[in-house]
Amino acid sequence: MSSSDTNGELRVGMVGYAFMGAAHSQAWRTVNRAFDLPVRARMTAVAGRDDAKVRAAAAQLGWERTYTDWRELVAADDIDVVDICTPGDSHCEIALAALAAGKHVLCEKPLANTVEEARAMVAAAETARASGVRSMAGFNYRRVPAVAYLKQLIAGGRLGTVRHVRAVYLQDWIIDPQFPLVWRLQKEKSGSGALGDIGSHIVDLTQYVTGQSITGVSAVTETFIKERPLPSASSGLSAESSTETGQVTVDDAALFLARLSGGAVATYEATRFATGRKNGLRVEVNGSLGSAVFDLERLNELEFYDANRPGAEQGFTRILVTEGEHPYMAAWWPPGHIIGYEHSFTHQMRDFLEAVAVGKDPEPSFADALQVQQVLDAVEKSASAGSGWTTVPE
Ligand code: SOE
Repeated sequence: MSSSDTNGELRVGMVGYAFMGAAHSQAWRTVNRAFDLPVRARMTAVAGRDDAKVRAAAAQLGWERTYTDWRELVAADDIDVVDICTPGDSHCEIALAALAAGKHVLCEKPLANTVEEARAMVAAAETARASGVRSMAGFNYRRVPAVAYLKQLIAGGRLGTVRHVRAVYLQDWIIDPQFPLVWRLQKEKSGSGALGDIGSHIVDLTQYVTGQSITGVSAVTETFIKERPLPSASSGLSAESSTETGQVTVDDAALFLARLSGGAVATYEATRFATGRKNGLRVEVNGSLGSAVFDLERLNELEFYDANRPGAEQGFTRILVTEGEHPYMAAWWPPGHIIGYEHSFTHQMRDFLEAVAVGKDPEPSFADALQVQQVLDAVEKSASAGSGWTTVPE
């Protein structure tokens, strides 16, 4: 681990500074102001390939210094945590280097582009753990208070035996066939398309809230637009086109049926072609005693149906998840004063910092994220076999 006296600080070095880098920066800036934690995050350095751009990003996002080579950031003596916010093709290499250098690692989802890479990351994390080095994958939606509360309701038996899970993650940012071939549409950079980018979120979220893991799937995937203009410039989800074109090598949409380890059956749909849906993540869980619905577009709410209520009072109740007793909410505003997307990242950093400070393993672990990767892999295998049933390895 980095040798110098950290003075109650964990000095963070972030790699990448686009959309996810900005979201993580906002969370690192805020986390110690909102939460009382045993350790403070210091935004020590950020790395990106373009010197002028990374300097501008550091100034805007609040990082103390910059690198154009992430290897130097990882090697720096005064970095304790490496936060990986790059496209998936570099996750494995950066994580392995950071763990070997004794740095704690937070890595954006999906963990890697392939199961093999994810396995290598799990092995490296296990080795580093023996010397107190921690690692975590960034499935931020677990940290939305309504999602964490849904998990509590299910764990507390309020829904009874879970029978059905119905999960969709719907976006539409590439419906225009002229939208450029950004890295998220290139298999060698992103591993897969809607499946890994947003499907991974609903896989993790549903497994997290139900406490059940996906054991097998039957899937279809589709790439509606097979050729697109190459980008002349791009950042986050926006881009400009050049005159040349290239092949889209990932799925635009992935749909699958699944069985869960506790006996539930589930449906999943992840698409970037749901016209009008910008970031529509919705999960419904039906159990023997009740049901619940979470919708990211109304993230301060949870719909809850309690089958034990008298007949005359049946119906879904809208719970406003803004009370101090709801997960994470005591740190924010008085009841009814809502929070947003960025808070899920602040909560993620809160949980990560606390775990590192007290010497616990933060969750989701790299092993948890490997299991998600295995589900994604099974979906791809099932889809290419013509929707055949495909078992997810344990
Ligand atoms: C783009 O599809 C994206 O930004 C994902 O990469 C994020 O993980 C998701 O939270 C929102 O959509």
